[in-house]
Amino acid sequence: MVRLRLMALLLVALLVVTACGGSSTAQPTAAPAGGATNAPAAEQPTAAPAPTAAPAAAEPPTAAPAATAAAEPPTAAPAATAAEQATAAPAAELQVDKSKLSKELHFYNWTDYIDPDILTNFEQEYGVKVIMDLYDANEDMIAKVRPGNSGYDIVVPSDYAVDIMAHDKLLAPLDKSLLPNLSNIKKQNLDLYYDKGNAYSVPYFFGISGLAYNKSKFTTAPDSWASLFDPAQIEKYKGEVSMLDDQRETPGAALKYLGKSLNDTDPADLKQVQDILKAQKPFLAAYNSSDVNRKLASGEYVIAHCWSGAALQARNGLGSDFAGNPDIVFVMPKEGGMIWQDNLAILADSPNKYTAHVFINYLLGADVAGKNAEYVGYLTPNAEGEKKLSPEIQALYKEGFAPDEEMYKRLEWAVRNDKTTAFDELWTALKGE
Ligand code: SPD
Repeated sequence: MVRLRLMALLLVALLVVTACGGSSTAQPTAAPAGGATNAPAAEQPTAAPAPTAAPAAAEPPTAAPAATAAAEPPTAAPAATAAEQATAAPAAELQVDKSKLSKELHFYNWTDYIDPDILTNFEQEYGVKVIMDLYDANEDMIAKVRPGNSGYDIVVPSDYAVDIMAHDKLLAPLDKSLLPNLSNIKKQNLDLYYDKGNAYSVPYFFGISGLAYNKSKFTTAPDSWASLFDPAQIEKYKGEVSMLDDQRETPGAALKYLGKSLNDTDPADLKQVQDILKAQKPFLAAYNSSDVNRKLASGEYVIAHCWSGAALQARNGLGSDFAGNPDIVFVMPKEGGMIWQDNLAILADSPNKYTAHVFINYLLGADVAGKNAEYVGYLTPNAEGEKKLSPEIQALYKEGFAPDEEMYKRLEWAVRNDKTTAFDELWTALKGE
């Protein structure tokens, strides 16, 4: 009897060991103490998540954005290097099912941000008319689409604005199988802090924000935000100066002038920013993000807070729209400034999502991206497109219209977090004064 009991006990012990897999190291299925954030990697989608999945925007940046910017290699890389930076083998061509295309596509884009021939060519090739409206600030675009039924299919939010829009469920997850030309985009421009895995957005153009000025009007070349914020310096140019009409850019520039991060929301620092901007206001011709390129080119402005591509347009002209001015120079102030990336994204309520993917893939094509970058003067994240840029544009990049390694160290990305709504309040108060 005793022997029988012993044998039964031994049998049970053997069964228990077998059922546990005989391993004390492999315990992957148990929920760790940290909860959901430590879920096994395999359970986290790498491609576009299902609409109900928590958006990538909820994830915090993996590194401090300023450090990320500084760590990135120069963008105006020589063609050979650019080729190495492409993410994969040449893109397979998208097999477009024309029967699924809509007749029209509604594109809400920044002003002066596409070569108009591209829209004509797309219509000729696919029979889809792209109807484009324009905006000049992320916040204006978000306000327009937030209530829903805006009628737009595609928008072009900057980095932190992608984060806001994904977080607020305004964007549709992308179907990467419809975007084979995504492989033309450089790795360094993908998977950034504001949209991990590019679940909702793909890079369109990127650039930097600094000073554009007319060199014929300055005996000493400006190299500091003091040219715009020190009353003693700006007063000479009263009425011939503009700042970007942008609630992150302009307070961000003032924060840089103070030696702070452009994401700083400390109330005492923001009070100083408010005072600086208030003191600057009487000297400004305008807050201007819409035609600062034209006004610099015509000589109406002598110095302006400006996006690098708008400055390049002022220098080179823009297609048949306006002529350039060879005296326009762009400089990143020694205190540093903003780097940003604008992205193509499809609205959650777009009725034309298939056509929107086809158009985005078209814009990511090497020839189209190269032609577009040559026209708008902003920096293309498209490795294959970059190879097609003219020597003239590449020379301007080297002259300061694009960052080099040294400049990267002074650049910082704007982020969204719970405290950055402070910029809404600051801007509303300043503009209302
Ligand atoms: N004219 C097109 C300008 C696009 C600039 N977008 C950049 C916004 C960064 N804050």
